[in-house]
This record gives sequence, C-alpha cells and structure tokens, in this order.
Amino acid sequence: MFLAVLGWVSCSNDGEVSVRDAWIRLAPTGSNTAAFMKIDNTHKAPKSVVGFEGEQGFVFELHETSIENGIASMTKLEALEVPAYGTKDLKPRGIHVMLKSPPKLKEGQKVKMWLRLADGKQILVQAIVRKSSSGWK
Ligand SMILES: [Cu+2]
Repeated sequence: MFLAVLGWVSCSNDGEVSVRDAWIRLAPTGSNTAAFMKIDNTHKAPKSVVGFEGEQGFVFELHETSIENGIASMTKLEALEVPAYGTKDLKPRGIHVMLKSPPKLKEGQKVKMWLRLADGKQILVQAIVRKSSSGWK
C-alpha cells in the first residue's frame, strides 16, 4: 500500500519505465542535434515509446542511424520498443532523438523532454547539454 502511494507521486517514471543518463550533444545554433539516453523497463512486457514532446521551440523525432558502404543515413521511427526487463540504449551512431533546429543551447543547460508511451503515460526527462567526446555519425 505504502509502495503504491510512492509510485503514484513519482513523476520521473511510471513505476515500470525510467530514463537515465540523458544528454544532448552541443551543436552550433541553427543546426540539428540529437539527444541520447538509456530507457529501462522493469515490466514483464515490452513497452512502446511513441515520441517526445518539449517546451516551446523544441521538436523531437525518433531516428535510427544506419551505416551502409560508409555512408550514414537516418530513418524516422514511429515507435521504439523497450524490451521486457530490459534497456534501450539511445547512443551516437544508433537510435537517437533528433532535435529539429532547436533554440540556442549552451553547455550545462537542462532541457525538459516528455517521453510518451503508447499507453498515454508521460515521463519527464531532464537532458543535460554537453559536448560530444566522439563524433556521432
Ligand atoms: Cu536523426
């Protein structure tokens, strides 16, 4: 009973899906960039992420980078499945959340993103803006 109440007041996860290590690659103003994170699912069934929403000026899209013959290209994903009792790792050169012409970003800034699940639940994610230590595509 007590645990159920704690789960209900929590806002950074829905008791089953949670996000950690969220960050956004610092990029010059006006250019697209991407967000990366680890999404954990402690539920016995897979969970489907259908998108992200943000504050004014922020547009997010789920993308997957694939490399063919040394050329990187991106495909838009309609949904992203997080396996049962598993983790989906969004990382450079893989699946990422694209930021389409975001407002000016600065190092250390926290950007609010709301992860939306197929069942309608939303999870608040705070992504920190930082320089990428390696190239990402
Ligand atoms: Cu992309």
